[in-house]
Amino acid sequence: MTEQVTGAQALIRSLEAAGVDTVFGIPGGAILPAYDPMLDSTKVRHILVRHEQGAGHAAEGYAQATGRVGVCMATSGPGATNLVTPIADAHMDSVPIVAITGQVASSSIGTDAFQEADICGITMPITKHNFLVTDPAEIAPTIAAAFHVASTGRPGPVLVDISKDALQAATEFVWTGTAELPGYRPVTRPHAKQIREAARLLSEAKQPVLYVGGGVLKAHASAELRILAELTGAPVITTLMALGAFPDSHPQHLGMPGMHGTVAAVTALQRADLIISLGARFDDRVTGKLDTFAPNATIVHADIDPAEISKNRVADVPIVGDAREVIADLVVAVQAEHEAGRRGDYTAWWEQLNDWRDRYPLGYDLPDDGTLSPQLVIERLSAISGPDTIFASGVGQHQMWAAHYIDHEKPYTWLNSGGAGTMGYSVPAAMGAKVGMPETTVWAIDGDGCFQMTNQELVTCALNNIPIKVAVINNGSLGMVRQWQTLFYNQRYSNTDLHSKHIPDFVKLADAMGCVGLRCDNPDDLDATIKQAMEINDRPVVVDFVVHQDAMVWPMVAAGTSNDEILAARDVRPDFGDGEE
Ligand SMILES: Cc1ncc(C[n+]2csc(CCOP(=O)(O)OP(=O)(O)O)c2C)c(N)n1
Repeated sequence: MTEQVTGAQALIRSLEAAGVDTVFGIPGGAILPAYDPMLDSTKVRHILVRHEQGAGHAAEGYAQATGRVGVCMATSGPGATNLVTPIADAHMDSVPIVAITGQVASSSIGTDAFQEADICGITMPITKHNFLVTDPAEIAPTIAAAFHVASTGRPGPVLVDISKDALQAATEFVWTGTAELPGYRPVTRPHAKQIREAARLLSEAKQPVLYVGGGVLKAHASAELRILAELTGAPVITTLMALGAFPDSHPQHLGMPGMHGTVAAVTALQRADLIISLGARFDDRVTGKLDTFAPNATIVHADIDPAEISKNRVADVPIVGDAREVIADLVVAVQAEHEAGRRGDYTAWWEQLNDWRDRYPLGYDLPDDGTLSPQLVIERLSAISGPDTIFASGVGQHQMWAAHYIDHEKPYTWLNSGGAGTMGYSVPAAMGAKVGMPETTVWAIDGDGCFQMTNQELVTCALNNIPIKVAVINNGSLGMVRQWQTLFYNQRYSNTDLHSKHIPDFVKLADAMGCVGLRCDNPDDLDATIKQAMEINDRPVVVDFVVHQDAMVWPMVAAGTSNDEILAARDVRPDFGDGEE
């Protein structure tokens, strides 16, 4: 089908043809031609955000909650550069988004024209791929390619920068829906020999661990993972990016590894003789001091991105492939091992693991002055709002408490900024998630610091009928940084006091933005306040939970140290029974 259109019309038709139902963005001079036909589209809903960073994180939240590609749009220059943080965030966490930016007219590119920025140059290292389009005939095929690249293989952000003259010029609209990309053929089928080797190692291992990363969620492999886990009987740990991929309540789940992981998960990796890494990347927050990480483990590393394999830790058995296919093939190979009479015996390992779990469970002390405990707030939010609720977290202590004290039972209900640790992610990400999953309760769990970075998107939510709920865990400070100052800088609190228990007044701020504002500072009112917030569904609601300032995140492995140095709580080095404590 061909049709005479402008480049701008071709862009909107292409988005429609790619199945896009929502675009988050802000117009401006260079992208303005695209906003005209946007008005006529009955398929694409444009949500006018208040800051382009919000558009980018909303596209991420939409993508992480739905599994579909999220889309954001901005004008040239500062509009485009405001997208840089969410694009970098999406790159770190492998989130499929397409960012569309207007560029100055092609004849002006390179002249320092008004609102010119080389956004392709700027985002080169933080996109999976980017395109500069100056020919209107290239708009439709480029959009098709962008969605293909963003959503296949290891997902990630793709930027399409379109010059204003290309948007204005006449062209023929041709949509083939396919992308001709020589050289881009992600390998999804794992190598059978490597899979057999991994299965053999599982039979021989005495102390194996299934180390599960966000790639398992990206590959929609949670069901397969559960089959593999139950077939092998091996313990499972899920990284911050993988929470929900395996139910927290499952008896084989040891929790989260890493700097603030559980003692059992961190120590299981340290003492493992076999680590099967599935869609994880041996991130420094997981490994701690790399050369002391899991010293006795044979490493099977499965990832769709060959560049991840042996990047940080050399893999003994590298497997390139889609996590779902890898796990499904592993199930068959392990079954064959069992049928041949070879089956790993992990009884002694489980005795050890259960002992660590029993002696060092996650836990916290309630403040002795009767003030509200942040951990308790999060625990109650999870219990009252239920396992289908989507939680989008900010970055800081509240993020780690949310990782610990929300019951993560289902995939795609936990959204956060893992790799980049971007403060300001949660409110716009929650907005995007709610747009993609309108029937689902969506809570943003935010710190008072993070909230002050992007809360203006609550105006967007109020005006566009996007009734998210926001829990501000208000400890009056940049809590995570303050925790490090407490532990490593002699309690010299340089520039971490936000005074946000006084200014701003979050209840009034919520009200001013068209939301309902509530406050809770007393444990006795906690459940009633959460229930009140749960009943408000016609507007966004913000709850200012005023919590104790000195609560800390435990366990902790101090940055740069070995995971063997994990502290279960302040000054509590676990007794591993090896005489090292
Ligand atoms: C954009 C950005 N700036 C700075 C940081 C460094 N940082 C990490 S956590 C944190 C404090 C977050 O404070 P708050 O939102 O109040 O959360 P809390 O730790 O108190 O729960 C800061 C400043 C960051 N991660 N992101």
